[in-house]
Amino acid sequence: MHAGILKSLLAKQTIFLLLWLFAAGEKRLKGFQRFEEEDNSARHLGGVFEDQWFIQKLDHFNGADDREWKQRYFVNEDFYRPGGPVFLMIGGEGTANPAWMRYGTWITYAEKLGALCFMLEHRFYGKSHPTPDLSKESLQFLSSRQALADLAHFRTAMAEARGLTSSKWVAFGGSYPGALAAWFRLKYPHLVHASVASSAPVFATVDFPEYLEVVRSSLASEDPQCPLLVKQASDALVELLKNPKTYDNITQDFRLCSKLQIQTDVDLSYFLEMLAGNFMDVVQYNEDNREFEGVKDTGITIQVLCGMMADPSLGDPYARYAAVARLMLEAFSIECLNVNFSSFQRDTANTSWEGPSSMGERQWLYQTCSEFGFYQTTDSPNQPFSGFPLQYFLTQCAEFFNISAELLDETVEETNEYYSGYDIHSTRIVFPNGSIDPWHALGITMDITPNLPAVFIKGTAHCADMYPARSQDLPQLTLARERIFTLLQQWLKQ
Ligand SMILES: *[C@@H]1O[C@H](CO)[C@@H](O)[C@H](O)[C@H]1NC(C)=O
Ligand SMILES: *[C@@H]1O[C@H](CO)[C@@H](O)[C@H](O)[C@H]1NC(C)=O
Ligand SMILES: *[C@@H]1O[C@H](CO)[C@@H](O)[C@H](O)[C@H]1NC(C)=O
Ligand SMILES: *[C@@H]1O[C@H](CO)[C@@H](O)[C@H](O)[C@H]1NC(C)=O
Ligand SMILES: CC(=O)N[C@H]1CO[C@H](CO)[C@@H](O)[C@@H]1O
Repeated sequence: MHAGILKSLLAKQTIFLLLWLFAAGEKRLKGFQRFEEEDNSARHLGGVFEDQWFIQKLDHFNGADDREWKQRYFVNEDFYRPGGPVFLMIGGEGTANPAWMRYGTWITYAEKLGALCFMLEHRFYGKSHPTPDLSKESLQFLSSRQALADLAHFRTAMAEARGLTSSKWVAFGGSYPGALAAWFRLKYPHLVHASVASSAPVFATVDFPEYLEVVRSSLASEDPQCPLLVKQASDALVELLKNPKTYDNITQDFRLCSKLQIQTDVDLSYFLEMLAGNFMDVVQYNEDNREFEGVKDTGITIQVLCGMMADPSLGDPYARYAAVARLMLEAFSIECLNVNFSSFQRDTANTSWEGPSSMGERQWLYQTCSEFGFYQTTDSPNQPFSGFPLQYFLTQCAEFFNISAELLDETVEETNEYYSGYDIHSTRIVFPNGSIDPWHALGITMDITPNLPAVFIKGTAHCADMYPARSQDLPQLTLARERIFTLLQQWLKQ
């Protein structure tokens, strides 16, 4: 669910990202080792949670298909007290990160409540490979429904194997897995006692222009001029792009890897989306405490971007926009920006597990084309960017998966029919959301019932409640974590 630099990293700068993740992973490992030296009570050799494997059915909805595969999970028994609950962290559209087995708000809840902690990687991501490749035939087994059935079977079999059938299971997840956490409780209420569905987009929609509307208001909450300046810059860029004579300058200004070539509408949209993505990513993750995940804290916040957009010493708004793009490259140690749509096409079409798709981008694109939409388009007038309309995304579904706009409309409607969209009838699900986070536009931000409460956090971004607490957290974020804990305490007594 990433828009810009991360997407560009995934698709076009794979090598850089791999190097960077490798370095981050190495750093994390070293961090753990240091921790081991200092704290002899740590029970995990090397501080690394080993891969565990669970035998899972390929197709839960076809009793005649007996094919199986191995799904990865992690377990942490350190906090478990007999009779305590079982926590299940739901993996999402990327590699499951074992750092979560030691850090995060759910771990502090687990310590207090004596919970046993599992995390199950989502099928088709990370090391959980149900099929030999990622062809369209294989991807028919990639869906949220299959993922929920994986969770259900994991829950049932693991409870039997470990004598946890009478324990109360609580599901956790953030973002898409947040929606899965809510739907797990909704669809399998006999298996899950309660769910914490952080920043969960529970409503599927093909066109999601509200995303950029929230980006606009989040920038405006820092400085009312900020989105206006971004709009001036973006409009100026679009004007320049009409004249190929300016392409040498644009190539230099945005530090592109090779001279800009715009042959089709898609080329143009791709370029503009990537630049807008700088703002989308910074807003979505503004001040989230993600360092433990191996995500580099660049220190680039909404305040930094809006500060640059208002800084006349950087030139006109267009020049400031270019300066932001260069800053993002530097922050992630990327030499140049690859805005070549053809290389994105080539990478996304690769059906090998080891290729560029190892980061999960092809798989998530498939899920958006076949279940959710969620396209963060410029189709609203109440936002500062332009140039990536719905058609641009529909073209990709057609090109990569032969999924037409009509089919996508139908399938997204079916998704809401199946999961009930905003109209959730259940109990014991809490929906934390952040006001800065563009995804709250598809989330539950007002209590449905006292038993389906929203925790709307003013001033925080995506999944902020899930990250480890730190001293500079906003007081309302601290209160939100306490509120969720109180709810869990109450619900576990029921
Ligand atoms: C490119 O930038 C230079 C320096 O700012 C400027 O003098 C020139 O007019 C620009 N070229 C075009 C085609 O816009
Ligand atoms: C874009 O990428 C394609 C495929 O890798 C390559 O053939 C082409 O030369 C590239 N175009 C530019 C302008 O770099
Ligand atoms: C897919 O990626 C793999 C690994 O990078 C590569 O060996 C293979 O040639 C690629 N396949 C295609 C069709 O480009
Ligand atoms: C694409 O889908 C259409 C409609 O389902 C089908 O008729 C066509 O054969 C498909 N094309 C390819 C290349 O799979
Ligand atoms: C914008 C919005 O939806 N705000 C609501 C968030 O949820 C709280 C309840 O937790 C409501 O009081 C707000 O009105």
